[in-house]
Amino acid sequence: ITASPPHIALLPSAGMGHLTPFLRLASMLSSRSCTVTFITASPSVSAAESSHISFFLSQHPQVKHIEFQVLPCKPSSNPTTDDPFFLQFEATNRSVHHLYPSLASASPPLSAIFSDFAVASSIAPVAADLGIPNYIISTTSCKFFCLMAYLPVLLSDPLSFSSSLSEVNIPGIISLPLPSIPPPFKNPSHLFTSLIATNAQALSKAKGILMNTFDDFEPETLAAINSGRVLDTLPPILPIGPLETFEPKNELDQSYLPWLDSQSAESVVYVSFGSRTAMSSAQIRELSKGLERSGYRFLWVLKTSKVDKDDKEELKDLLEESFFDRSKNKGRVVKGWVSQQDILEHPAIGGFLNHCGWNSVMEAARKGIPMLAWPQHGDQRVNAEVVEKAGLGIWERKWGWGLEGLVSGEEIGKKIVELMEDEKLRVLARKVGENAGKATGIGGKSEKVLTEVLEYLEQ
Ligand code: BUP
Repeated sequence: ITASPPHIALLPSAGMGHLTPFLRLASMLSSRSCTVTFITASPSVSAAESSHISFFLSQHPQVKHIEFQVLPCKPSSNPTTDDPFFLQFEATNRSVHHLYPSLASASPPLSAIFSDFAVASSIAPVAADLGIPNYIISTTSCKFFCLMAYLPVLLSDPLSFSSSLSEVNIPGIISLPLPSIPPPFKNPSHLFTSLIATNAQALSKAKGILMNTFDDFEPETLAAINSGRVLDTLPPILPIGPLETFEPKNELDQSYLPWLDSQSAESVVYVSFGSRTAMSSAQIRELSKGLERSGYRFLWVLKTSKVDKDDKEELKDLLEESFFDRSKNKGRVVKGWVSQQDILEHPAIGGFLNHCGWNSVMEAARKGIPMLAWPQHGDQRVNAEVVEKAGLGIWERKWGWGLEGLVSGEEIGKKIVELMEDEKLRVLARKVGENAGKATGIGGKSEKVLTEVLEYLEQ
């Protein structure tokens, strides 16, 4: 009997940073002849999620779709946060067991569930009841993943995050400076912290952890975790990145394209802080000054709220008219969703000022674009450490977390000049791009890892 390709159910969690790698993986699995079932939670938090899911499904009619109802979020039950994405993580965990009947009746029968770290604890019993393996998809750096996996141990010692320490100690992991640890981790009852700790405790039940990173990008961390030095209970960590891109091109604002096309090679700084950064209006003004001061050309994608549905402010209310007049030939400011992947692939882009959301980092790595890291929250400072160490970018640590203090236009401008004029960095970043290409090319390390997992799951 010849083996047939596996049937894999994918279950992402809330937010574009989580959905994006799942859409990419679904597309990759589908093109490798797997049967794919894509599970989505309803209602979704952001408009971007709904439109990307619809478009993805319309482009991949062979992908099966299960939509399941998420129980209502309980904002008042946890006063530590009102972040709609964290509340949705919590609600999804309460709802996941309802998936059992539709997963049990899947045809052909499911071979595995690939699910987000944020639902690790609730999907584990479902996979066990179905008698199939569960792989966790990590949507962050391997370094931050180590911190999450080790969090239950850190929380059991009240001195772990003591301000008298300069670093957090995780066996086998080099340098995790205390200021890079997300502040909520110091509060065990914070929803973000308790969700991560609960899910971390379920990791040992997974068959493996598929990670959107590659061996050359985080060699020491991958070696440490896979040799059992971080925790000896973890399943294998399987680096399969950078994931191939699948970019829906529906309803996109591309008004900047003719302007970008007319710019010379590597001359433009692309500025974006991802889908969830709500930058203060004062900081937005300083950033505009910084871009002007740098003298470099820029393409700036501006967001002002955590959830896109709330983003009602118009550009003219955020930035002075005189800024637009002065920068008419120098730059473009865009509000709304763009295809970041297309932008990073454009020959005119020479640098990327970014918050270090992990998808953005992997996209820059694929293209070898030098980054100026300006982490804002969550995993982003740890990710920025990784970016700097890998030679992909520079980082001004003293800028702190977003919304913590105001970074002046003068400082921003100087740092942008440093980014764009650092020839050594440009060479190193290009090398990162080459290594990323090797990892995902035929016979490359990441490509082999994914092939082995799929061969294992063949029916
Ligand atoms: Br904004 C924006 N276009 O306009 P990250 C984002 N993206 O294609 P985040 C666009 O969304 P988390 C836009 O390329 C990346 O793939 C971008 O994920 C794409 O950051 C994804 O980079 C955003 O991980 O998520 O949104 O802050 O907080 O989960 O890291």
